[in-house]
Amino acid sequence: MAYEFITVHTEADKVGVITLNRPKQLNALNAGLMIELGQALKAFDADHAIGCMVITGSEKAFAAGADIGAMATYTFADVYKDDYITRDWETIRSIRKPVIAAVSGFALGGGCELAMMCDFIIAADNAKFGQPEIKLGVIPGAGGTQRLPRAVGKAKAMDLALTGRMMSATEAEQAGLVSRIVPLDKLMEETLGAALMICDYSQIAVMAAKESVNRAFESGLADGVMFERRLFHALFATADQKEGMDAFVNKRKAVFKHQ
Ligand code: DAK
Repeated sequence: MAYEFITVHTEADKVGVITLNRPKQLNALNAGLMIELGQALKAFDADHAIGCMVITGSEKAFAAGADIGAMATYTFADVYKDDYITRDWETIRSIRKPVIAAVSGFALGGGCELAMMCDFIIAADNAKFGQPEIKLGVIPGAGGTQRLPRAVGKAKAMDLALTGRMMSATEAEQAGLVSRIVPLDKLMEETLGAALMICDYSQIAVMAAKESVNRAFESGLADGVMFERRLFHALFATADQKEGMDAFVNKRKAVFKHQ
């Protein structure tokens, strides 16, 4: 499929890589880009050969936010009646296989929110995160006030949302927003290494792990633990559980068939 605002390719026939591709606008997220991103994610999610997805941008910008020029003249009636860009921004939440954000440069506003919607973030050492919407007379609109405090705590989330300042990769890692920092020239190598590792595990167990971790943000502890317990029990119905445990017992490498 031909896309205008993103490029798409696969690595080792297993990892679906989506590159945001509006470099002159620092990958500002317009409606067309978000529609294409949703289409590409859904296509990879439906492809049994694909075990993991990566979303990345350019060296200078993962994404500098929603497209301000496109939003500038909208009225309340416009955005409320059309439920402004909500549908396309929510697509990523329905993706069941893991999605890794490989972030270099700016991840601001909707760019930071998009990265936070991914399952984890690997950051290049030049990455900068922030929610600068306050400078535009608005607030984050795609989960920034909700996911950021869950990731970094109230104090830092308030600091970022109220001052609009940027956070370095180091600060973001120390605060728990990103899982690891790598040198800029190693960003894709490291991210693809993680993605390929995930692809080689049981796809069923991987999807269950993602579903269970995400449940931690939607339920109380007792309900979350019960959800995890039942998924754990269910995995004993898979051939992959037999293969994984037999491989350990017999000191060989497991070969999962995703069944
Ligand atoms: N939108 C449109 N164009 C942008 C842009 C953006 N967010 N960010 C940068 N650009 C464009 C610039 O206008 C410039 O275009 P030309 O002038 O060359 O035509 C080009 O990209 C290069 O930018 P600069 O010349 O500014 O580059 P610098 O290196 O000097 O500065 C910067 C880089 C990232 C610090 C600066 O560009 C900047 O402050 N950008 C704006 C960052 C920002 O405010 N982001 C938040 C936007 S609001 C929602 C979902 C999402 C959202 C809301 C609702 N729903 C689901 C309801 C999200 C809202 C936002 O993200």
